[in-house]
Amino acid sequence: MFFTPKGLSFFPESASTIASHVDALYAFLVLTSAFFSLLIAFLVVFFAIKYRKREAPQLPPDTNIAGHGGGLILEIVWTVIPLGLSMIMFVWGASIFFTESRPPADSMEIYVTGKQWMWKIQHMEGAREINELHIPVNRDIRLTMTSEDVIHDFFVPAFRTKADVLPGKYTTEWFRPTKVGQYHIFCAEYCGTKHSGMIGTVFVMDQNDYDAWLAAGSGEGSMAEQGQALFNQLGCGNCHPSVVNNNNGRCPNLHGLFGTTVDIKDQPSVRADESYIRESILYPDAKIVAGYENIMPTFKGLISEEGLLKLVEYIKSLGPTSGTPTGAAPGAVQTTGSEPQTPQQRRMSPQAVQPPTAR
Ligand code: HEC
Ligand SMILES: [Cu+2]
Repeated sequence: MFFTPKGLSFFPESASTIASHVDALYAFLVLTSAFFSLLIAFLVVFFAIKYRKREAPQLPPDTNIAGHGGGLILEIVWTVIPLGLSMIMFVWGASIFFTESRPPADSMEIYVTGKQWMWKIQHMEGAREINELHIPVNRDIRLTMTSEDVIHDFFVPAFRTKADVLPGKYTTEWFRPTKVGQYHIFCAEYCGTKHSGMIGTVFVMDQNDYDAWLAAGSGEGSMAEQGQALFNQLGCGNCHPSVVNNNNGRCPNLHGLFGTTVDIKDQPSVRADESYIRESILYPDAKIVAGYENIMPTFKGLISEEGLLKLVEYIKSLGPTSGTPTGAAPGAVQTTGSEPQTPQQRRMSPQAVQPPTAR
């Protein structure tokens, strides 16, 4: 959009659906600021000359030092115009913000773990990479991100999007790449001595190339499969019933949990999202599911962040609407029945959940 001489570029390439919207808003901000800066600079000089100090005989005959004719209209004008302009900026900016913060329901999911000083990336199909992110073009991509140590920030300038990556929490970021190519990843939050080296590359590929890349990638099975192995290895299955339709009364059945609303003892109910599952594993005391005893041990220190993501992915894959591990997206998880059900009933209902073997 901006004219630039060859070789000199003020803007990174724009390679996502949101990029042109961000650039247009930015241009509007810059042009508005430039216009008013010039206007004010001009008026400063103009009025300095016009109202310079003069002797009484030189004053124009109609000068009325006490009065202020036309002041009201002038004040209304210079209040309403900036108000209008700033409301345009606010509404425009907010709409882009909302678009950027709401991943489309059928986005492809990828997990990112930030660490001093590298990006570790896990694909649901099992492939893993460091400081590289391979994705197909023209697909909505949703990153679920966390940090092993300090605050980082995952920034892809060509996609005009970034989000903080926080320890102890999951944050998300989404984009839809529009052009095959390679783009920079930066950490955009100062995170220690080698912060500037915490960089990487996004490879946006044709779907076919991406499929080939994925197929070459993993020998360890999908994330959900690895999560299931971890689930068994850590003994989660000794307590939590592994059969869809089973309720042993002591521990909640995790099938169909993801995306539902969970009643919590002595606290407001919560939505079972990634963060809730993570917290349930690390800090089981924080929120006790209504109707159950506080007997789950903490697994803090026993599971890495990447392991936690695999467990989350496994529990998500047990979701009611998802036949495959890739299906479950937040917000998309709804039971089809018309009557409102409690989470417990929902999880017990055989129609609402798929047997684990159907994946
Ligand atoms: C000693 C038995 C026991 C073990 C082992 C255990 N849990 Fe739990 N878990 C419970 C009980 C009881 C609850 C419900 C009370 C609570 O919220 O703490 C629960 C709650 C949960 C919840 C929240 C469920 C809901 O309906 O909202 C999740 C998620 C969970 N556990 C995952 C795991 C995972 C993953 C593991 C293995 C790393 C595990 N649990 C190991 C007993 C256990
Ligand atoms: Cu960093």
